Amino acid sequence: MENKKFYITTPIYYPSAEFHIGHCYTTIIADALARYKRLSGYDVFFQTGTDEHGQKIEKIATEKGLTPKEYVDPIIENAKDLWNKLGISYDYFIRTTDEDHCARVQKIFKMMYDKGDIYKGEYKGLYCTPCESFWTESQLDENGKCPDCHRDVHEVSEEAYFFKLSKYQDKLVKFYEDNPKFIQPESRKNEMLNNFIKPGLEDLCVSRTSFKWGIPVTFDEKHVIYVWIDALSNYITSLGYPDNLDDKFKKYWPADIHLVGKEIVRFHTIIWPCMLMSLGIDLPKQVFGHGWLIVDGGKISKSLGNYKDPRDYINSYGVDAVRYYALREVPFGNDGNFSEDLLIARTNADLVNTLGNLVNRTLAMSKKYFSSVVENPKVYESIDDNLISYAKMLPSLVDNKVNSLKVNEALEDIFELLKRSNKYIDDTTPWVLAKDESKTDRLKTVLYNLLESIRISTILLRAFIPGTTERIFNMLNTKKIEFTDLDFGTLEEGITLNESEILFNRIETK
Ligand code: ME8
Repeated sequence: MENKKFYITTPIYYPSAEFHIGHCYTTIIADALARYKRLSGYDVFFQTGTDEHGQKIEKIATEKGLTPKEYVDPIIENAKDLWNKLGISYDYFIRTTDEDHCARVQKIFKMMYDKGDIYKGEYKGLYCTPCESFWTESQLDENGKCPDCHRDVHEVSEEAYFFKLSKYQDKLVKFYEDNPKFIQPESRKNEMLNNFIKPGLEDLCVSRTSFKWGIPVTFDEKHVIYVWIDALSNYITSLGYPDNLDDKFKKYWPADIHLVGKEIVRFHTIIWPCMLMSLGIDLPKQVFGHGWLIVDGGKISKSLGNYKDPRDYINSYGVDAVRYYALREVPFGNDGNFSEDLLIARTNADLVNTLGNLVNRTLAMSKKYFSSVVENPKVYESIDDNLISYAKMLPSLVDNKVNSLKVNEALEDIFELLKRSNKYIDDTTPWVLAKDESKTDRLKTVLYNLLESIRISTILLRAFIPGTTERIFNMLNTKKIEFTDLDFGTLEEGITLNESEILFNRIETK
């Protein structure tokens, strides 16, 4: 039987500047998946955090006359506040400056060294400081610049430790073959194989002597551990590895999903698996590389400064409008546009017109015709079939979509039920039924069917827009709010609905 645990991670973000909507995008998706799995009965461990070492942060801090720690601390406080405002339900927030993380990374480094997988050599390479990435000549862009950010790279030569990636090349290819779902979406796997693995894996430089802001190599103190070994290890040091293997590590490792942006799939599907093979522990089940949020055709970037504080959007439109937008707008895996206009259009079309309207119309009719008391005399007509059969099918539809990380499609499916419900009101014309006393039971049934569609959609929306769903449940005054209550017809008869309140206000545009 499948172990009912679920370990999901976001990347640990660089606190080199304040977080932007791109970081929110990954984190909101991870949160939605974590919540969904919790609601499905899994024991979930959801981790996020910050990646604090490296030359870039050292440089920015020095320029500001601060120590790196003094520089990052307020940014991290701010990030936690942002996650709090976005309703991010992380179980653990790791900082790579945490003492236990540092000590564990040192042990990991030593274990790999003792095994002969890390050796001392001479590093000559092309380095991109903003990206903290080394590149070979052949990887540079057509102008001889960094293939990620297209800025200058410079040549570096120094004594350094190397990790024998090359030793694991064949094992890695075999692992990909044996685990076809390891890299998602599929296209990213081919990119890894063709661009990086087939040309031959080069050993990886894993220490630096040219800067100080990092975890020292215990047996050679002038070296600090180069960021990717430090950063990737976060996924296991937080679980106690290698100090304590019997508790969280045993329970949650291997990770079920590392959710990452497409630009760091390479690190998660090449370096990370090879490190784990060197340590002799299981590999994660899946790395999902999602696309970017794009502004005016370009990447949102701290360095370019083309973004607002995400809290501005939350303050203007509400947290669930932001969450919904992030989850709904971008076809998962692809790039998607981010703009305030699109956010507004999405909110008005789906949350105001479809969801808010349906809830308010239904509750208003129930109040007007039956003093908000819920009854189901089961006077069905064939027009009900289209609504009820879809509502019955919806939970498994959504489950399949969420489990294949097609969150935007899952939301589309849920909103299809809400749209059908709005249409059902227009087709059954409750205001006409209300005029005919012999149709009272039919009218009660129509309203019951609508309330059930609302309740079922709301249960399924819990992971995505949790605050709103809580408000709807309060209005419905129902206790049937769990995934185990998804059967159509579960809503308690005899309950009295609460006063309806406006869920979302229409956002006026110029
Ligand atoms: O890469 N659209 O940190 P980072 C979508 N510390 N997602 C975006 C985005 C955008 N425009 N911009 C950023 C690092 N992201 C390393 C990771 S993990 C062991 C170490 C998200 O601060 C996306 O998830 O540059 C991307 O992978 C991540 O932020 C990069 O964050």
